[in-house]
Amino acid sequence: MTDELIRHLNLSPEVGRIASRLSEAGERYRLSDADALVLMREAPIALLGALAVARKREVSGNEVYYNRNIHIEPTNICVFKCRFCSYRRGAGEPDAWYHDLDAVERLAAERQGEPITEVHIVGGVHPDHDLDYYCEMIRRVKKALPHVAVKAYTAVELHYIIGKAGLSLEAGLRRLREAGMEAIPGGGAEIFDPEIRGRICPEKPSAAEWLATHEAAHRLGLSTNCTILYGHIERYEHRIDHLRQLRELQDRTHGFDAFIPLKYRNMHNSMSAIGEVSLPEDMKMMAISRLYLDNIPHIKAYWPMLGIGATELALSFGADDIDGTIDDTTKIYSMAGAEEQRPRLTTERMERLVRTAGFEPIERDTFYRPVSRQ
Ligand code: V47
Ligand code: SF4
Repeated sequence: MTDELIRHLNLSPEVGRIASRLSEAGERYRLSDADALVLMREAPIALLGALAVARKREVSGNEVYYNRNIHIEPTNICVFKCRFCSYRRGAGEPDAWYHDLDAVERLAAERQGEPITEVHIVGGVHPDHDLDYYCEMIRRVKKALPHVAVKAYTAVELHYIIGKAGLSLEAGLRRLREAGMEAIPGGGAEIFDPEIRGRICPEKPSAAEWLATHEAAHRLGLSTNCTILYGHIERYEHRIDHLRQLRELQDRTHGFDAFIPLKYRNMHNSMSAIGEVSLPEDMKMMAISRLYLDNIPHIKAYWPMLGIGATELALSFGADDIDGTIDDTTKIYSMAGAEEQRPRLTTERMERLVRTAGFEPIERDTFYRPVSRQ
């Protein structure tokens, strides 16, 4: 960014200093927590977009990734009661669902012959199942769809089922990997600050337990993602503290592929009285994520949560991934009030969205390798 542009934006001296450091050629400037807080509080959104896209281009050039995937949500019955969750039910409650192993296998088998490359499995933490059950679920999905990568179970589910089996995290993850699990999604991180975490999801594994689960996965060479749930009762300081803990783990392991900022959606849950944050606030979060997490290659704008228009805009704020076709197979966000009530995007529509934003769409697999189709 030129000094002239920085002058036109009429920045405070502090924001001007940080913007100049970030846009200087040569050695990359790592944002401190204090810098990130100043940018969150004071930087004009146009500046954040320009800085974040410049950084995105350094990392992934003109490319923006999408994949062809489906979600399988085996159950919404959950032992936990996170206050922001619109999706969980107790066993026997209206709207509770449970697909047994045969049903999960059928859901996968229905997709035979389709060009999907990933099955994302995530659900409530069901009280009745053991590690063998989760391994068998993965084996059944792989039996039906041998060519897909199974990205399965959040750290919250993993921590619970491996703990119940009395195994170390590494030993439990090894068993799941032997069954065919190749990657771990980023859910369950929410917000790491213990006070805020205690108010929105008091029963969930702690930040240290979430991080330890991902660290163990990284030691085994499994690809994992990470998330934040923002826009509820947390302050900017809590968001930055969360990003810092992810950046520190990534410095040690380099195991995270992607970070996904998840906006709190407020319908039908016990925090519904809290409003949702604005679109500029979402874009600010996207840009700061790209700038602060200088060691995580991909920043994902998850369209079922953001909506399609905001996803296109997010590409001008540093995102380089829009996730997948999904094909109406997730309910987490539709039940929480997201615009996309039946999330489904064709690859043509995804490619158009990326091109409209000025980038080159690339179909990727779970590990960000380009997929070539003849
Ligand atoms: O951990 C639940 C979030 C997450 C609400 O790794 C809510 O590629 C907003 O992590 N408002 C699960 N968010 C989903 C998830 C995910 C999604 C897509 C891709 C990947 C990936 C991971 O959903 C939970 C929680 O943070 N969530 N309820 C809500 N009312
Ligand atoms: Fe259960 Fe996950 Fe909902 Fe929490 S967010 S209640 S762990 S399904």
